[in-house]
Amino acid sequence: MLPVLLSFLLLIYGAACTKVTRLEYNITWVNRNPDGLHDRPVMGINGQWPIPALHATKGEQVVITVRNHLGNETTSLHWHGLYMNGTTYMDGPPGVTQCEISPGESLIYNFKINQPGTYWFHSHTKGQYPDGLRAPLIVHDLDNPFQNDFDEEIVLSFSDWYHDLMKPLLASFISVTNPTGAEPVPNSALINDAQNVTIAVLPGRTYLIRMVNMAAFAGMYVWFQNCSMKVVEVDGIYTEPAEASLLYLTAGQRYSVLLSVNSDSVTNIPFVASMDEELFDTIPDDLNSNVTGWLVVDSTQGLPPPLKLDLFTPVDDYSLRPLDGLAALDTVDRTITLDLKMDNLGDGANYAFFNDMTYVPPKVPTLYTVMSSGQHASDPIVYGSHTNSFVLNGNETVEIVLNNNDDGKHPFHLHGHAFQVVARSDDDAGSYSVNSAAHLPLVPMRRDTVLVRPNGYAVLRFRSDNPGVWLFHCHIEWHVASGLTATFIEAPLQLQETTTIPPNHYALCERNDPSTPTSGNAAGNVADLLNLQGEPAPPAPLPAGFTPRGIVAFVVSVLNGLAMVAIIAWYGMLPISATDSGAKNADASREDESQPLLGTPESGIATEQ
Ligand SMILES: *[C@@H]1O[C@H](CO)[C@@H](O)[C@H](O)[C@H]1NC(C)=O
Ligand SMILES: *[C@@H]1O[C@H](CO)[C@@H](O)[C@H](O)[C@H]1NC(C)=O
Ligand SMILES: *[C@@H]1O[C@H](CO)[C@@H](O)[C@H](O)[C@H]1NC(C)=O
Ligand SMILES: *[C@@H]1O[C@H](CO)[C@@H](O)[C@H](O)[C@H]1NC(C)=O
Ligand SMILES: *[C@@H]1O[C@H](CO)[C@@H](O)[C@H](O)[C@H]1NC(C)=O
Ligand SMILES: *[C@@H]1O[C@H](CO)[C@@H](O)[C@H](O)[C@H]1NC(C)=O
Ligand SMILES: *[C@@H]1O[C@H](CO)[C@@H](O)[C@H](O)[C@H]1NC(C)=O
Ligand SMILES: [Cu+2]
Repeated sequence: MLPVLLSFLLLIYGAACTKVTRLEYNITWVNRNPDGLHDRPVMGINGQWPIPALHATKGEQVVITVRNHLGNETTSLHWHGLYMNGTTYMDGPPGVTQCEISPGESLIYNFKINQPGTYWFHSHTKGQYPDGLRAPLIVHDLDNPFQNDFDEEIVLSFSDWYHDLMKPLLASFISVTNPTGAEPVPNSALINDAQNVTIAVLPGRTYLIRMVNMAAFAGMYVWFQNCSMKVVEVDGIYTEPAEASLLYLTAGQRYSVLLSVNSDSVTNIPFVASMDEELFDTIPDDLNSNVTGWLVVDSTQGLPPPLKLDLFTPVDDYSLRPLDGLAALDTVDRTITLDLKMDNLGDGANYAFFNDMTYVPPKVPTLYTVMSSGQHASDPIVYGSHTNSFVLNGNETVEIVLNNNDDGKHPFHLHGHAFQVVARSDDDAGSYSVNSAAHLPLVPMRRDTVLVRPNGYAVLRFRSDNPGVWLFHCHIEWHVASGLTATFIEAPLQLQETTTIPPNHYALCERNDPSTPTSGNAAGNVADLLNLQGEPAPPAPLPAGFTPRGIVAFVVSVLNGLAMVAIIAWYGMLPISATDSGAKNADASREDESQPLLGTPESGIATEQ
């Protein structure tokens, strides 16, 4: 009797202490023109865009009913940076921890937030969040160690912005017509999903400024003119205060800084977010990479244009130290080496690879394979040949060695954890070797998204103390689409014992398509878990000797040929009817011809030039 009573009391006590916030997020299309240059449909919530930040307090339970009212796209929400301890099925990525939320469907995200800091939430449906479905997520902390150091908080989001929608942009990005994998270049930069933002401040006051880069692609340099900042948080981890005059935020990263407005300030303070143009293959003449906002001390004064900055030397996040002084995890139980490269596949398009494997989502969400594969859940084979799956035991020290064998910068994000960055090279350092580890920092920086430099490496460590299925991927949304993703399956047998997937999650899959399997291996095979026949797969590899230059030459010659066909078709149609239908005919012949030609690249036209 007593234990029952006690647990009853505990239940009441627990219920009384946990604050529960219930929200409804109806996801809809709305029209907006945030850069003043182009009106376009964007994905809003409850008819609102910019989407308001979600504010919570550490310890709070959040229950959000997400309804997909888009009509023509599936969706999902991921809570970037939250550990989702015990609720891996609420993490968000379709094909990993849930099924897509189809138009007309809904899903309830219900999770407890046990960590303070600056986060964000965004769609994790392929390529979707740059259409606007993203917003800051701020977790306030009653025990904030810097509580007495500021008067007020300000939230700033930064992002790049495209005039076109992601669907058509993705189609042209992953295409034989783009064999080098040049990413679409944004049209503008935004602050708080707008430009020329003004924020009233008072002289003599100190502000905690929380910053989130929600971009699809662009890293952002950020500075407040003639002000110095004190970094106190990166990606949810409090840091020892560190002076900075300039920050660099990759897509997905966050910083909080303390900024004091001089008590004798009379002029308004411009602040700038400047897109990192080194990421872009081409820089259009009309691109303005900068967006400006102002801290307004005196609204009767003008808004001075920002002075130009000649040199970008941001604070090096590798030099930051977590306030808790957590030492480097030093007995590594498991090292996972991921060699990154970009290359073409047999469809002529450019893809991204870890260890020569490009990610393709499995038929069965990986978490559902964990739940339905018994002892086989410890065997990475059941998760498929194209998911870059790694099974981790519980409570291991895991080390990820990421070698970036590509000329571009890539910001890597791990779900479910913050990691220590125990080594990171400059550009062109080549692959990591244990000898490079001589200068392991005693107290390394911890965060959940880290920049890996061109042809360089990063070494990350974390404890596998959070059973779940967690993605590790580049946060450049183009590279997610081209397959730069790995899957960590953490303590799967423990997960089977401790986790119950809410029945409405499985029901969602079935309502989407009754033939969707929700159990078995990556191919949906329940009877023979080691047989992956029918699993989703990428295009076949290119035949040997076929290079991007060869593809360019091939495409050019095909397009030339098609132009001839078009001219002939147009000429042939001319006497009979309007040029209109002639053009249509030419278009149709382009489609008809390109398919068989591309299907047989070994036909000889396509040898290297
Ligand atoms: C912001 O101000 C700049 C400079 O005056 C202007 O070119 C731009 O169009 C403005 N942006 C918006 C969205 O009004
Ligand atoms: C969301 O949509 C549902 C109908 O699907 C409606 O009942 C509800 O009032 C809407 N909520 C908000 C906040 O707009
Ligand atoms: C979906 O609907 C939006 C808003 O009406 C539209 O702009 C967009 O082109 C549609 N997308 C597709 C893939 O049809
Ligand atoms: C203010 O900042 C600009 C640009 O960074 C710099 O050129 C200028 O010297 C600074 N002025 C003062 C008074 O510090
Ligand atoms: C953007 O800002 C940078 C740094 O101040 C400057 O070099 C560049 O010229 C600016 N671009 C435009 C279009 O103003
Ligand atoms: C990891 O350690 C924690 C705390 O000691 C324990 O509760 C948990 O069961 C362990 N996990 C595994 C998979 O052994
Ligand atoms: C998750 O919960 C387990 C058990 O309560 C705990 O040992 C672990 O530290 C937590 N992990 C994270 C990342 O919070
Ligand atoms: Cu990338």
